[in-house]
Amino acid sequence: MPAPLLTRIDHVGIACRDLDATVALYESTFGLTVVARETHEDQGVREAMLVVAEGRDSPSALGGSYVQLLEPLRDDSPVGKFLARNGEGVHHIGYGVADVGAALAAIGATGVRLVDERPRHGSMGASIAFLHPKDLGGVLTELVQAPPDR
Ligand code: CMX
Ligand code: CO
Repeated sequence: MPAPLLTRIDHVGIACRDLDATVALYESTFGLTVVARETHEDQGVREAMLVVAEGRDSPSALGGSYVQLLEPLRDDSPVGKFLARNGEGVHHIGYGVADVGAALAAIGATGVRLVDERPRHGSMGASIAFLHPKDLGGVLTELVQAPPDR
């Protein structure tokens, strides 16, 4: 059997209407800490990453695990459209991969539609790509290759 493409759960992406209020909720309920706040114009979101577990020092488990809270910058964006349709809640799952380009090629060859044909820049210096929810049981799925330092 070849090694699995997915090495860990990198993050759970959660759509919210009010980022600051939702960060406060996660801090006060779970004691989590924000480790990055970023705005991604191309994705139409502003976001906060809260760390759940630090990365381990092993190549297959490289990278930590996080909660990614997402607030849309505009209604006509993936998270804006999702909120209008579903309300607040889980938007996507991000899995760790060792090599996002190689994973995309292997997954594309199975017939699953790729939202991103090639990797792009994601949160905290990661290289990411999305897979289409309609081919994965209704789950928008993100592949995350963490940078070498996390
Ligand atoms: N989870 C499950 N299904 C979803 C979904 C999601 N997050 N988003 C959309 N869908 C479904 C819709 O329900 C809809 O289903 P039906 O056809 O059965 O009605 C279908 O997909 C199309 O929905 P849409 O609102 O018209 O959306 P688009 O086709 O314009 O876009 C997608 C869908 C997946 C290509 C788009 O959301 C996308 O490019 N996502 C990746 C980028 C992203 O989500 N960025 C924000 C997060 C950034 C980060 O994590 O760093
Ligand atoms: Co994500």
